[in-house]
Amino acid sequence: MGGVITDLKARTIIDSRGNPTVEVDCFVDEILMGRAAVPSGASTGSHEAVELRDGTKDWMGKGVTEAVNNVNNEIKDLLIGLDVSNQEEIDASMLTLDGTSNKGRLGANAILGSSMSVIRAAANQSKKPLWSYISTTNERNLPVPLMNILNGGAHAASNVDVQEFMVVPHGFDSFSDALQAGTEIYHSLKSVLKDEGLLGGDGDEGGFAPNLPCNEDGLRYLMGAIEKAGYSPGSEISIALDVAAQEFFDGEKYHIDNRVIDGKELAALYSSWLDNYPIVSMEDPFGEDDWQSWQDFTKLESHRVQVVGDDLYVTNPSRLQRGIDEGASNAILIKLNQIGTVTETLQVIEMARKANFGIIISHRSGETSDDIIADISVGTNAGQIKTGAPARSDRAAKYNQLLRISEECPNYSKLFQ
Ligand code: 2PG
Ligand code: MG
Repeated sequence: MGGVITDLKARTIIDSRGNPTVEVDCFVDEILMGRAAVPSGASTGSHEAVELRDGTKDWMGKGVTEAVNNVNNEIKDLLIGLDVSNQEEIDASMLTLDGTSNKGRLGANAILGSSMSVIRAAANQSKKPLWSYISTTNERNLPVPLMNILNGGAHAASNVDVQEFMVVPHGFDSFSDALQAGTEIYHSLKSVLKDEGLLGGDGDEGGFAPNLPCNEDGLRYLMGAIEKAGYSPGSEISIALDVAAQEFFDGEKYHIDNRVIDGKELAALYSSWLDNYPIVSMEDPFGEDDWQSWQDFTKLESHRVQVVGDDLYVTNPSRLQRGIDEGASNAILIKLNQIGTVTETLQVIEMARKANFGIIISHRSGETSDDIIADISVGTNAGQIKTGAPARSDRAAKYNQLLRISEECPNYSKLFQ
């Protein structure tokens, strides 16, 4: 059941880091039917679609006035009169209007905000929850959450190089039990760090951000927190890392733990971690264009760990195709704003699925209360979601939406079991 778009209205709002971002309202038959807000990264891959920022003195250069104006003028003029249910056509027409290969003219933030507001409006118009509206399969499982409880890298002011230490509560029968376990571990990590005088500030994704003697200590603290909360490492709870290695890669060498090492030495460090800790997933272990290291590591270790490309693929079909052809990884992180439309995001998910890749639907470090990734993770049956610590409203919004969805979709993904 369609309906005609009668208005599109964008504004500047602030995100979880206090930076401006774009929010878009989509009106169908004069009624507000869909609202969407655009997230923003800190450790962004250089191949991502362009997030348009004003660069003026306002908002320390981060203003999005131009992107907001692009929605309120050019994009609105384009979409008014179109049937809201024609998502693919609407997204394609915005790409044509933009006319660049990286969405640099109108801004990926302007285009994505519009695209997300349209799909929300279409779902509401059809009287279906979003997860069900976008679903192309009857198989629906609640995703295993990768919960980032210890933050480092570009998301924290600490000395820890690895960006994200995550707990993965896979050994449970329901999403709510898994979320509870991950949340209890978050609290036990807090008390362990507090006892040791290490409870500094929080990181951008709501996890703790202690200074540590070395990166491996992050793994030790996670193990301690899992055990202290009364859960079994490996069978119930495993560990995932987002190394975000591009952030400490100088183009030739990696600067980690106060050492300067090459891709092979870094791979050997990871292998030793895999030997000693129940790590099931490792994201961005190498730089975004260090394809050879990716290939070698995937060949060596993908039998025992999920190797995830984030900055490597930036949710881009051509980069993913190269990764599939060259065996650069066996999983992909999906971020809507890296590619910039809902349609292209869903296409990349399908492409990854056909290649038998693991699929993780992801937030950004700068978030809002928009919880679309929860619905997308269930609707596409991705199996995994990454959305930060179980704390702070910007992250909790996604977990809470998954709890609501689980009332209708009780099955929990069997991944990692
Ligand atoms: C990542 C993300 C989200 P950012 O690297 O995976 O955790 O961080 O949004 O800063 O790119
Ligand atoms: Mg990442």
